[in-house]
Amino acid sequence: MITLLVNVVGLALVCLIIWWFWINKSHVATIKIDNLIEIRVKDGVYQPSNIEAKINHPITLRFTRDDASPCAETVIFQSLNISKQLSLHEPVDLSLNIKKAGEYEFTCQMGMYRGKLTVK
Ligand SMILES: [Cu+2]
Repeated sequence: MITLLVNVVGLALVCLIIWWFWINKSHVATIKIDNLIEIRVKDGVYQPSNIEAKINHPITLRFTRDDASPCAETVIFQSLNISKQLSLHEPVDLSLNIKKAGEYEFTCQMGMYRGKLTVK
């Protein structure tokens, strides 16, 4: 009986964690940008992490890294073949003009920090 209870509680916890980290995150507000957006890199997240921009439109993502962990040092847009070094507490601009609609993920080297640029 105790075993069953432990299993049920454990399963509920696993579901909660999955919901919190994966499903819940997809509901993070999307910020629409016209030209410039400041993105803070801190405490394991990009903030904001859900960004929407227009197709064929020049935009600048200004990353400021306030996280000393070496993992936060590089931001990578894998599908665009872009990687950018972020020095501590110094804004780094990344200018883009994306010609193809889609979702472009950006991450740190190990994929722990995650963000998404949606182009439509
Ligand atoms: Cu990382």
